[in-house]
Formats: sequence, C-alpha cells, structure tokens
Amino acid sequence: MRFNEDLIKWTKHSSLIHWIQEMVKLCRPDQVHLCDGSQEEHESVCAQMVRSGTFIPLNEQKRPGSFWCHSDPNDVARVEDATFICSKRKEDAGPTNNWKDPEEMKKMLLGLFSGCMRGRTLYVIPFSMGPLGSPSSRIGVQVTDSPYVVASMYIMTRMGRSALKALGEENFVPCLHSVGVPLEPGQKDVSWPCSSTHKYIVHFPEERSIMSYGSGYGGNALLGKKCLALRIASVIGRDEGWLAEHMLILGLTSPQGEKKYFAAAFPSACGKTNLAMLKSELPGWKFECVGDDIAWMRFDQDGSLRAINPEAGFFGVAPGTSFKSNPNAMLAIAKNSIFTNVALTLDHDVWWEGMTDTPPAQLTSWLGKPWTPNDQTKAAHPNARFTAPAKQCPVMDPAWEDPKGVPISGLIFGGRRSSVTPLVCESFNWEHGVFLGASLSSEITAAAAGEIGKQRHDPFAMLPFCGYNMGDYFAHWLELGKKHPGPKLPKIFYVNWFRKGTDGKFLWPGFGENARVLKWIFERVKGQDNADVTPIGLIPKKDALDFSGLKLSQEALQELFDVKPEEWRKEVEDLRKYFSIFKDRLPSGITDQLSQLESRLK
Ligand code: GTP
Ligand code: SPV
Ligand code: MN
Repeated sequence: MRFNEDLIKWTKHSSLIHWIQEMVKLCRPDQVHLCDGSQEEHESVCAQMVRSGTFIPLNEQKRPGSFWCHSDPNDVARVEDATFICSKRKEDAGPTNNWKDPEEMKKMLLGLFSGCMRGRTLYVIPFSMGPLGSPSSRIGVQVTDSPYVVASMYIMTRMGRSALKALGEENFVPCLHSVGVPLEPGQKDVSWPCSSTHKYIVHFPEERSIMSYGSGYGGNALLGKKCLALRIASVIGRDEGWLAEHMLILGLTSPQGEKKYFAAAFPSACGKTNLAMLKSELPGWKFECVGDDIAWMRFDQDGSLRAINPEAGFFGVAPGTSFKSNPNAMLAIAKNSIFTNVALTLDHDVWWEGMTDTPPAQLTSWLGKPWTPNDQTKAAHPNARFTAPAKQCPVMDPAWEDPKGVPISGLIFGGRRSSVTPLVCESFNWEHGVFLGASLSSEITAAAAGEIGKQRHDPFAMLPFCGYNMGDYFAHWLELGKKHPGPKLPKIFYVNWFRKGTDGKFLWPGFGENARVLKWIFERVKGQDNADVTPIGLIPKKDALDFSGLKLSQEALQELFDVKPEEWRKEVEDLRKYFSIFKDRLPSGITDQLSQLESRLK
C-alpha cells in the first residue's frame, strides 16, 4: 500500500504517523483513507454507501442531502454490559463500571482486531471535541472501517484537516474502532456489518485511549461522543479540576431581556434534546440552545462556571419528536441529516411514532420490511435517531461556539420518576445539590440494551459514562464547590417531568410547558423570595409557578408537589443501601447529607 507517502504529506505528527502505521499493520485493511473533512469527501462517502446499499437517499424536494438507513436488529443501542473501564486498579473503575485488567483486555482485543479490516477501507478521522482552537477542546483520532461512522463524525464533530491543524504537536486520544466483520475475497458485504459474537467498548483511562469492537451504532461507534467526551474526559477533568457531564446547555432570556445560562443532566432519552431547544409556551421567555447532550465545564478566573458543548451536531431520539413537541428539532433535521432505524415513507421521507397522530398508510419499517398501521409492531425502533448539524437548529445560541464557553447560573438534575420526586425543587446549598445529583434514579430507556422501564440509580445521569470510581466523582463535585464558593457558584435544582397520577398518566404536560418551571428556576437564581422549605428542599411557594393559560386540576397540582414523608423515608433507606457499594470511596459529604435528610423527615 502506498499510503505511507500520503500519510507524511497529510501530517508531520510523528507519534500520530506511528500509531496509524501500527493500526494498519494490525487491522490489515485493503485501503487506507485519510479524511480531510471536506464536503466533497462527505458526499462521496455517502454516495458510496448508497451504492453499497447502506444508505437510501431521501427525497431531494422534501429532505435534501439526507439519508435513511437501518441497522442490524442486534445493533440498536449502547451496550452497557460490554462497556469497560480498564484502569490499572479495579477500585479506580469503581463498583458501577465493568472492569478488566488493561493488559489482559488489550491482549484479547489485539486478537480480535488482528486482520479485522480485511476487504475493507480503514478511515482515519482526526476530530476536535469542542470549537476548533478553544483551549478547552480536545483532539481525538478515530481509525474505523465504518463509512457510516465517517459520515456521522462529519456531522457530530469538527473533523478532518482543521482538527489536524488544531492538534499541532499536542497529544491526541487514539480511538480504534471496527465493526468486526472482515470480508473474505469475493464475499458480499451486508448493509449493516457488525459482529454477532463480540462487542467491546473499552476505555484505558490512564493512557487515555479507546478501543471499540463489534458495533456500528451511536455511542458504541462514534467514539468522540460518550467514549471520549464523557468517559475519558471525565478522567481528564478529575485530574485537571473541571467537569465533563451528560448535560444539555441552554440560554434563557426573560421578557425584560435578561439572560442566564443553565446546564441540565437527565439520563439517556429523558428529555435533554427537548429542553435544550424548547419552544416556550410562556410568552416573552426565549430559549436558545448551546448543546443537547454533553457539557464540559470549568471555573474561570472570576469564579464563573463556564460551559462548552464539545459536539457539533445532534444524535437525537427520533420517536416522539414532532412539530408540536419539538419544532426546532424538526427544523434542524430538514436537510443534511442521517436517519437510523426510523421508518421510510413511500415517497422517501421519514416517519416515526409520535411525528404525526396518524401514521402514513404504508411504510418501510426500521427492519426494512413493508409496514401498515395494522401491524402490532412499531414502525420505528424506540431508539431510532437523527444525526443533524447543530448549526441547522434555528435557535442555536449566538455564543454556542464561543471558545470561552457560556457562564452557568444554575444546574438541573432530573430523571423519570413516576412517583416520590416533585415537579421541581431547589437544593439548600452546593453540598445538598451534589447529594441530589448523586441520588438521581430513573427508569431505564431504549437508549441502552436492557430492561426498559425498570428503575435504577443513575447518579448525575452519568452511570454509563463516568470513566472512574463514582465515589471519587462525587468527591470531585464536592471539592469544586468548596474551591469556588461565593455568589457565582451555580444553584442546583432537581426536576421531574414524569410523575404519574393514580390513573397512570403523566401529571405534567411537559415539553414547551416546562418553560414555566425554568422561569421559576430563573427567578430563584436571581434571588427572588418565592420558595417554601420542605424536608427535601425548596419548592415553589403557592402561586409562584406561572400556570397562566394552563389547564391543570388542583389535584394534579397537589400531586405534582406532594412530599410524602413515608415514601421519602423509604427513599433514604434505599439510598443508604445504594451508597454503601462505594465503601471507603464514598465522601462523608454524601453520608452527612443523607443523615440530614433523614432527620429533617422525622
Ligand atoms: P439522549 O440523547 O439519549 O441522551 O436523550 P435525551 O435526554 O436528549 O432525550 P430526548 O430529549 O431525546 O427525549 C427522549 C424522550 O423523552 C422522547 O421520546 C421525548 O418525547 C420524551 N420527552 C422529552 N421531554 C419530555 C417531557 O417534558 N415530558 C414527557 N412526558 N416526555 C418527554
Ligand atoms: C445516550 O444514550 O445518552 C445518547 C445516545 O446520547 S448514544 O450516543 O448512542 O450514547
Ligand atoms: Mn446522551
């Protein structure tokens, strides 16, 4: 292969050159493609996937520059059971992560990767997480045999030559990825290659590298996202004194023109994208989007917590997205987007459950089969996703690519809880807020393979994404609050859009109506005296939440804010049991908060 000549023209970074040569030797592809990140390259990669049958182009009149594809039915979500944090010591991965000795894991993986790209092209993708040239950004280089990943990384990151330039002589995060399906001579490829036997999503936090094998889907395969920007970045953040979080970032402007920024952590498929680009049902309140999934935050010299969105696109849950629930997402995906595991209409547009009240009469389902509304199955997979450039969202914040980031006034945690936790509450202080984050639990959604609907603890919405011991992670949060006390330290809130009434229906209309809750949060951050003290935190005073024009029964309102001491005492017992898994890594700040909550409930 004559790629070596191209390689030295492409970069002068000697350890990068060396690493790529090693990966080529290991994976033995037929070809090597060094990505330049141009639009022409993107178009040619997409055109090649159309020819190979992976992509179906969508109707140019309805959705220009866009493609439909469906995955293998065994490759539809993140695989948490197959996700590993391979720190040298098991205790450093902690009780919430899968762990294996890094040397053993590497040995096993090198076996799998050996010759795994035979018959395929190895693509090299340099990418920047964060705006190009921001001191907060990080550069990764992904080697992959999946053109779907190349096309997706073009949308989700700043990739190609510009990222190489930003890298300069610095260190990069090596990200090795293969779908794990070598092709023998003459063997015909399938439209979504993935390994049916081996899937491994592996992180080496000490050497800050990633190896992912066997899956081509989302967070398993687009290694800049969960692997680098959360698992590896959380480790870097711990060491350097900043935070990598599973959070949206939004700007909120009041009718008086005052603006504040908030970041919010909800578990996967629990409402980040929807809140990040919310169309307010409250007149005069304007929401603008900085990011919908990941926030990197650090305190500046003035003591403000500043956040950047490391991503350049959205990989959002399609089902439930409509012009009613999230018009700004619908506008963002009007063109230049990839749709995976949604349904395809007869005229080559897309559809999913919740997009319209009645489905089209005939569709191709996410399985690639004919589908009619009489079918008992869903036309789109519940974790079907769109991949769209952030800049196409009409409500992107003017500062969304500001290398300095935006100043955060409030942090919000939330999960799917059908009972117990109220619509909104505010923590008494930073330590109590960290405790609220640590206490987060939520129902499992289709974003990960597993038991959907089951309640589980998901501290800070980071259970699947924290690259080190979660007990140390709690301590890191507590520590940052101690180091940066004062009026600029963000206030911390907890919300629950998903509480259900005795009829089993959501009590709260959600979506655009969530603006009412954010308005109260905005006022609290400004210091308005409109909260009542309860044992679990501060909740809105009677009439402090703006319900104007909203039809909500007195009973529903009552239930949304009901704090039942007996339920909360059970919650305390459950949390005590849960926190005990962290043993000596659980900071005393968390135990103290739990005891204080217990005594307030007496
Ligand atoms: P990830 O991309 O997996 O991290 O998820 P996310 O947190 O961005 O979730 P997203 O906003 O895509 O929401 C996922 C699901 O929750 C969709 O089916 C939405 O329709 C639903 N949802 C979002 N906001 C609300 C809300 O306020 N109320 C209710 N009832 N459902 C909501
Ligand atoms: C999530 O699961 O939280 C996602 C989707 O945002 S994925 O990128 O597949 O992890
Ligand atoms: Mn996510």
